Amino acid sequence: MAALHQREPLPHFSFRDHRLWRYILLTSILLIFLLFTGSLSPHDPLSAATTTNADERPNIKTSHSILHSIHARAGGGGGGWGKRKKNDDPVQWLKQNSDLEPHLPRSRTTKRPRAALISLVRNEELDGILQSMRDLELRWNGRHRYPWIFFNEKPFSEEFKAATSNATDSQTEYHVVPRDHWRTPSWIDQDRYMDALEYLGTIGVGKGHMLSYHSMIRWQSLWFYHHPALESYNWYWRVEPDVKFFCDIPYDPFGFLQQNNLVYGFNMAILDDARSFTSLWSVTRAFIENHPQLLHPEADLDWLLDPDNGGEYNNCQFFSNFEIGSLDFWRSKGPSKYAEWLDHSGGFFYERYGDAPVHTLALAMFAAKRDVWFFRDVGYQHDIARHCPPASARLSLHSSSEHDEHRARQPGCECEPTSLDANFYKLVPMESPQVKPADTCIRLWLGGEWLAKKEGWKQDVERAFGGDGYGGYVLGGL
Ligand SMILES: Nc1nc2c(ncn2[C@@H]2O[C@H](COP(=O)(O)OP(=O)(O)O)[C@@H](O)[C@H]2O)c(=O)[nH]1
Ligand SMILES: [Mg+2]
Repeated sequence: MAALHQREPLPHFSFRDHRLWRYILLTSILLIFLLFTGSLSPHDPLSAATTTNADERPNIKTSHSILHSIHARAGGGGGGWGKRKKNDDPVQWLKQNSDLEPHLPRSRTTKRPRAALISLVRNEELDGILQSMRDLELRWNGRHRYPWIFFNEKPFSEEFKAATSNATDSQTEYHVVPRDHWRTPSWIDQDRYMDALEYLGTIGVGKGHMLSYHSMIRWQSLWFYHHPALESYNWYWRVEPDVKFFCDIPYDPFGFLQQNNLVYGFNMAILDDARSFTSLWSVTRAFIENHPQLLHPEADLDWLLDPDNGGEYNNCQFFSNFEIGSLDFWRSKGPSKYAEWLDHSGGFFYERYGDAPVHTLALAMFAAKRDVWFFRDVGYQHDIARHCPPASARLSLHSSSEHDEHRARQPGCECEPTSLDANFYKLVPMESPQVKPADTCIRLWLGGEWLAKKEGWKQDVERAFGGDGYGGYVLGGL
């Protein structure tokens, strides 16, 4: 003891001195914080913009930059579902075809896409669908007058018909879903189905306990495109009650998809609650094994399969309550055979195979990635999921003279921009134990530079400090 006592009066820091530990701790926290926020990274996007050659610089400021990079990633060339010519450029199309002038059909024979706004909706949801119609008519359809086609498993009330037809200058149609498309198919074991409803309700899978919800997802996955009312149409835009459209849309998305040979457009790619479709991937894998010849030559499932989770489906989905797409695509052999296969597995009933993951997997199997378009410029909200384009993704109108410049109204947007990664796991409840992929769904879909991380950034370190683990991207996307 005496010897120890003699060694103790040492300079300022001894190993027992808690001031030393405090100093080490604070320094480490500061270092980790700097690494974690990217402040030490030489690849910080802002510093890169001042030091790199203009051609190599991430194009984060230019108007349409997000749209451009999507297109660059998707590539040109033929071989897609629609055969795009090498020099076709959808972004160029948008620039050349954007205005806020009326594009009303001059006659029934006017050459424009055979397209309709479609909505499966209940009589009780009248106020909600009127809200959606008001927004879409104001922001877009008032200038284009595409018809509205409503579907319901029950006849629409006179009140519903009167109010919705008053809400638009376009033609409206009201159709009943055929009974066979709505009722539970004969091969479903009713007891097992009832047990499943109870189970899904108990674990809190959204709306999984509702009989009608299961008929609805099956219809949206398998039947809507076979409805006779859509037989003469090639394109649809799905609209749900109570959704919001925040921005003027200065072009015709139907014409855009058709003329650029695209098959589908979305504006949110986000995670779904994996507990609602536990067998979806194994049933899908079995379909692929049994029908390899039906897959598109450039089918690309990579962005949907998680290498860190045994190559399982990562539960990313195009949030399909907003979708604009080709009816011919869904009616083609691959997608319709796949939907029938899923139907016979019973997953629309014993589980809750949503039309969103089903459509997403189908697009990855039966279309090339470049056939799908990210409508980053469309401001939209469904429940808690909200998508609002940043200035860099909003379209502006170009005019040839200064005079026009003053006259032309620029498209407006009434929302606060949301980041690219907003909404990513909003649908996943806290109690869901599912493994989240290492990158956000939209970035997995975009790929390339959108996945690049700041140097030194580590996901687990970010999480250890209370972050969600998705804050390390070089390109912010705002
Ligand atoms: N006619 C009819 N429409 C339904 C029924 N259930 C859902 N829908 C419609 O199907 C769409 C999706 O339903 P919703 O409840 O919004 O599901 P969520 O978006 O997954 O929460 C909406 O357009 C609903 O109006 C139903 O039983 N009958
Ligand atoms: Mg909804």
